[in-house]
Amino acid sequence: MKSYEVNFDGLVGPTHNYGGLSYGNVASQSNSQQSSNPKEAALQGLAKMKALMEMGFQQGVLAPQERPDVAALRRLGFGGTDAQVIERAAKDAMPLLVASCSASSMWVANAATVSPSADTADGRVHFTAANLNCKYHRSIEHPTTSRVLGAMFANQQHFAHHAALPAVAQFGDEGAANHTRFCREYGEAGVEFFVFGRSAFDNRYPAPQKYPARQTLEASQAVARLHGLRDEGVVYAQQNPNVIDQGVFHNDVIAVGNGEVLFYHEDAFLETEQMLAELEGKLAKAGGKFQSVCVPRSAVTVDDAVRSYLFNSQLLSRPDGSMLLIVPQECQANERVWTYLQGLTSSGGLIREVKVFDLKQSMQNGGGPACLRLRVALNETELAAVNPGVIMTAPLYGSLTAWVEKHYRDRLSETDLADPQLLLECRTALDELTQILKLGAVYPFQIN
Ligand code: SUG
Repeated sequence: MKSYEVNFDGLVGPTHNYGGLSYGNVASQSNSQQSSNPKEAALQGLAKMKALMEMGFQQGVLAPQERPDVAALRRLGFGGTDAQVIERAAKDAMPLLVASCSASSMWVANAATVSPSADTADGRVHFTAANLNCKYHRSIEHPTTSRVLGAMFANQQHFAHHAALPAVAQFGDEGAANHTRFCREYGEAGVEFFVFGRSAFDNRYPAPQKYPARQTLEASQAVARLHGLRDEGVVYAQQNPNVIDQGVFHNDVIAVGNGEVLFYHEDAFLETEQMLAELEGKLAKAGGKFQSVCVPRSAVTVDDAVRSYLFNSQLLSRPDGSMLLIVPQECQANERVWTYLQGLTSSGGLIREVKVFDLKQSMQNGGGPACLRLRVALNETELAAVNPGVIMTAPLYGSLTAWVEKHYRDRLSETDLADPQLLLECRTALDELTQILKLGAVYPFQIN
């Protein structure tokens, strides 16, 4: 049976803004307070989805969330009508209003960890929504994420959904941003690679000194247990704490894997040799031949990686077995990175082509091409069981573009977030979106 990697891209929500909310994420910190352009952000994301679809890749779309999150503000003690909740938060606690307005759910690599059916004990595709509990603005995503994923992958014969892990730092879970899967074919059993930043219960693992390590070993292990993964199908590795301290807040900022290939920076991991040997051995048992492409620090520094998002690229398999990298335009702007990429694609290796995308609106908050997509490996039967409303087609691209043009503002600054009209605009837009994507009622304002 045929199998595919389907990329579900997060549609940027109408409140996309630069809130400076993510300590440890250099772009989020340095662009704080700039005004944003939500319309442009959404159109940039849609253009990437369309381009991949036109290149012949399976492409889907994941809906944004209801923002401002009035219910979250109510839980923090702001009362009255919805408009009053927003006014009171703006007056007394602007940072909380900003957090409740974040469109951060666009970075769907953090929405969940997904294990394909070939890896799991019950032969279903498993999803665990990420608790994202390191940052308040992201910790409020998972209930809606679970409802949206449930509406997209509703067939219980093929899809199993797990609630987010306990919402404490010891089980900090950032979803697929710290998870990669290696396999020979997407439909065959593979090796799931979980990268953690620290251990919550075992102090033998070093931790970063400056910035938080968002993913814990214990969270990764819990996800592997929930998904029913076999020990032979799992490898755990620790992210180098020094690179977290240089702004590598997720492993997908310094490594990306696909098929049998891991593309990574020399400084990405601790105990790299041991990790590579384990990946090679376990993938060999699954019938695959592990290959790694290490980018030396002499060619590209960690700082280059953080600024250019070279590793936050999408590594895609083409029908002839070669691979393609989808990179943000910031890679072209960095001389060392661009020189490296020219050398890589002309060296006769597996990665033959680089395609550049303008994702500046998302990049300015630390979200590159790989952050914007959640990969779900599916066989033909499973793909047929996905809600067809969320699979990208030329007509759907047309409808979504028209929807963005109709509802989105082209400028948003912090003061605009306090405008109760913005809430109404967002709800009107999202109500229409659930009809376009055939999701049913998934948002708090549609349910309560
Ligand atoms: O969690 N930025 C996101 C970026 C997530 C990138 N995802 C992956 N690497 N997979 C984060 O730090 C910034 C929001 C703001 O500051 O307005 C933010 O949430």
